[in-house]
Amino acid sequence: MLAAVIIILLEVCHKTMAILEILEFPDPRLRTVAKAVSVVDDRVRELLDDMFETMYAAPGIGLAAPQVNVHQRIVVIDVSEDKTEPLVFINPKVSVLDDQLHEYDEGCLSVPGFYETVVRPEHISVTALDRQGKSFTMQPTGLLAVCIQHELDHLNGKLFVDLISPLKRSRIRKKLEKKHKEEAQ
Ligand code: QAP
Ligand code: CO
Repeated sequence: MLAAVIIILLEVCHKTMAILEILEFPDPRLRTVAKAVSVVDDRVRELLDDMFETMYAAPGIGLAAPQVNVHQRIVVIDVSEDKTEPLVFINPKVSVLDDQLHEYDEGCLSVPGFYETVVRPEHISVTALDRQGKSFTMQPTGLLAVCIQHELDHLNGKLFVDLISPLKRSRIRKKLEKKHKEEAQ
């Protein structure tokens, strides 16, 4: 009897995960500066689950909350080959460790179909909160370092297309605007 009540309560209270809609360039909402998370509670953890589901389904390697129209400083990343290493960065702070630079062909779920070479610092340190609200620090390099910097830019209303030539950016904007018009038909 008690077990039955508990099962009913679980069924009623349990929210299933969801695939969220991703905003696409040049949507002005992507330019919003995200606010710091004050408490890492169950609502934040629910958003994290939805963001991972959305990112894995895309498929992508990184997603920032502003891309799903949530203007809070929350990032999810998984750069592992078999998609088994989910990483959470809440209120991330990045510092550049030296002046070594690194080129990478970046893409973005908010700029679908386009990849361009971007230059960023290679060696960084990042401090953030995890999904339990616990602070951690790491010194990533390679793709993870690229991805963290790309996602941190989203929290500040910046996109990788801001780091390429104005001509390339404007071509991408026109092609995506055309696609959005066609989708609206
Ligand atoms: C950011 O981007 C990133 O164009 C994450 O049609 C990307 O997950 C950082 C994606 C590369 C560093 C290097 C892009 C999926 C996924 C597309 C992504 C697309 C489908 C992008
Ligand atoms: Co992006």
